[in-house]
Amino acid sequence: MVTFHILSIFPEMFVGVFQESILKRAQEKGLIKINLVNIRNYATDKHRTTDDYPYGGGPGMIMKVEPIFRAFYDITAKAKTKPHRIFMSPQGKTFNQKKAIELAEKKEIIILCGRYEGIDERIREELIDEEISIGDYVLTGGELPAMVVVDAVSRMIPGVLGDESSKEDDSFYCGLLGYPQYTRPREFQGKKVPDVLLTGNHALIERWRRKEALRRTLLRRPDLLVEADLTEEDYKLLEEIYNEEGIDEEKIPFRY
Ligand code: 4HQ
Repeated sequence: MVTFHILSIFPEMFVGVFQESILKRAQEKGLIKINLVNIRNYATDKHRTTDDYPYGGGPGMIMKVEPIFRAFYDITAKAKTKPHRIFMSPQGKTFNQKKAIELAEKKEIIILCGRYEGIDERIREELIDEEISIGDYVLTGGELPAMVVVDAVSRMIPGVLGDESSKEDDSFYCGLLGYPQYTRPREFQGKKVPDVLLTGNHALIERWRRKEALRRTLLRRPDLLVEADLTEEDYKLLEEIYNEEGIDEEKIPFRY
């Protein structure tokens, strides 16, 4: 069970996203809890201000420190364990599957979503354990990134995915991209499903899938092969792929 406390000035943005499909089911089963916290509720002035002008001048607005401090204090006081505190920001380390698996072990996670030009630096210094980015592009707020993190973390919690869907076959699970998949019909507009998948020979099918996962990764994301844990059999499969694709092994610019 992981509890996500999400701090935002637009908590309504999350409602639809978390009310469908697997995340909805995960909440019903008590495997995750999502606590949407409106930062504005912790502003005390009569206009319930959450932003202000930057000291030193310049464009845009900055999220004020006091409402966010009060919100964190309130959540932390009610929490059974010390929450892990994340700020969504392009200045953070890029999110990946390893981080999703790591966060799925936490009991409580606070995710702070920023808006405007940024946050008062004292929020970073005093309240944040780690900054996470979802990629090198600029968004209008941390809400979409927070949804991405909650989704990826939740599906790594045991019981969230059905027994049928296996995490082992995910892209990135073993550091490789996924293999090609097919369903009925056997032939569509002259394009046939590979014969091997119809043989019922599971050893042969497993070998084919592993090889095609290696091929995809080599052709599309060769950088991933450097980190993937490959077996002797994998190197043999890669050998076959080099020959089939006409790749000169000597010219491969990395070691794995
Ligand atoms: N932000 N990954 C929030 C991002 C971002 C990202 C820009 C964060 C705007 C206010 N967050 N500020 N990329 O683009 O996490």
